[in-house]
Amino acid sequence: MTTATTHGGPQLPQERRLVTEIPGPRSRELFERKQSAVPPGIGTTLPVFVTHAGGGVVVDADGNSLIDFGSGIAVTSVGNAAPRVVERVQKQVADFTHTCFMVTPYESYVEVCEKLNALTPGDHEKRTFLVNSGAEAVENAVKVARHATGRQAVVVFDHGYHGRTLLTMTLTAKNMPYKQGFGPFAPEVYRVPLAYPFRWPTGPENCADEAAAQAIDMINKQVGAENVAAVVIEPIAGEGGFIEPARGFLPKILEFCRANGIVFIADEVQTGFARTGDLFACEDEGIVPDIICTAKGIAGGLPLAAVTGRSELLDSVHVGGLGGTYGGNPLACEAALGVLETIEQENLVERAAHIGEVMLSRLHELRERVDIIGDVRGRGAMIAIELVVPGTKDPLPAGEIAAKCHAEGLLVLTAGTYGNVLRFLPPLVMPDHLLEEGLSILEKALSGD
Ligand code: PLZ
Repeated sequence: MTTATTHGGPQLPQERRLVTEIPGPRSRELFERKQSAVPPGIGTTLPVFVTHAGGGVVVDADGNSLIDFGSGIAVTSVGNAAPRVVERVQKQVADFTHTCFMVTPYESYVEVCEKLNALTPGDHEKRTFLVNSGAEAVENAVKVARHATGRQAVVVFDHGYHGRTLLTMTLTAKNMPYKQGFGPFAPEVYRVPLAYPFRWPTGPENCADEAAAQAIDMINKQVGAENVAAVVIEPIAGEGGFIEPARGFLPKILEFCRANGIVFIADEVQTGFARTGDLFACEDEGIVPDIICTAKGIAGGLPLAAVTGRSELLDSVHVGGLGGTYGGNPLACEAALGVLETIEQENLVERAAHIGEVMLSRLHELRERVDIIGDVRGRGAMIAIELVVPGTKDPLPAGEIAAKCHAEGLLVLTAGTYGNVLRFLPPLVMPDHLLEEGLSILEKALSGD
């Protein structure tokens, strides 16, 4: 079926459809223009130019319809052009587009903050403020923690990713491509081990205890707990390769923070908003962060991010000490309200858990047969496989398998400190038949047939 659809959203035919090679002639032409107009620093995972997207597909300028296992890096969890988002944003864009919340406020910003205060882990008194990107949220969380504690040091973890601004790039672990040549970096940032079960030298069963002990020892010996303003951690390391810290690690780090007056900041930029089969990934081990940073899935693709935390921390900052021109733009706030309604009304937390069950059962079974799959892991609709040279744990770069999937019309992303992780982040509204078809393409690419 070739449909000349003029809108995105779930009404787009939910099918994989290849009408040209990938990328097709029109996309190749546009890519040439991109090469002349945009610097190469802005990379491209798959050079098809998009005209529509919705449900579980992305449609390109040549009329190809691709199965989307990426959601624009965990952003369009409710689907692209989700109806409740579209409706609210269309109304808002006609009413007013911007006043700057710090100049003359509007209700939707407050409503988003109220909802985040209620929905994020912990029933303590909370405050929220809104910014534009994940990096900006993390950077602001550190500002608040420093201000509230009067301390300067920030502790982060191996394999962590927190953004591309000077501070968040410094917080990020991986040199290439994020840091190379961009120094000098921000001071007072210290990195400690993460409990990475697949690669823990003494095995996964010792990982949580040993990694926590090493991390805490390093903080005590090299920094001094009394100098640490904040620990910043992703409950599942995203860009680092969907590493779920061994169970028990997060609670131990949290306990250490509580005992030493250190602000525990959870970076849920990639894991938040139903992605992992919980509304927030911290819920899995009952972690109640002091501050939680959210972005990506919060507003269905409109730029929005949030810092939510204990009122005594956030209220410690003087009047006018936080803000920004666009933070909590009214279009983005309306989109966020549409996203939260969609998550609730379409039971997307349960839907994410279901996607996880489908994916994990097929991928675990595949691992028995395919010797380059070293590890299968993740929760909900945040699943990954780590590729290795058969019989070893040596990393096998994931780019070739990803390219095979792309050629067959399945959009997958790579990740990992060693670039050897294929990660899957389908929109939570993806219909089962597309999920299964996508997995079949992946199986074929991995089996080498
Ligand atoms: N914290 C946990 O995953 C963004 C990066 C894409 P921004 N991850 C996608 C790229 O290569 O730039 C991310 C994240 C976590 C913070 C961020 C940063 O969020 O909205 O990209 O600033």
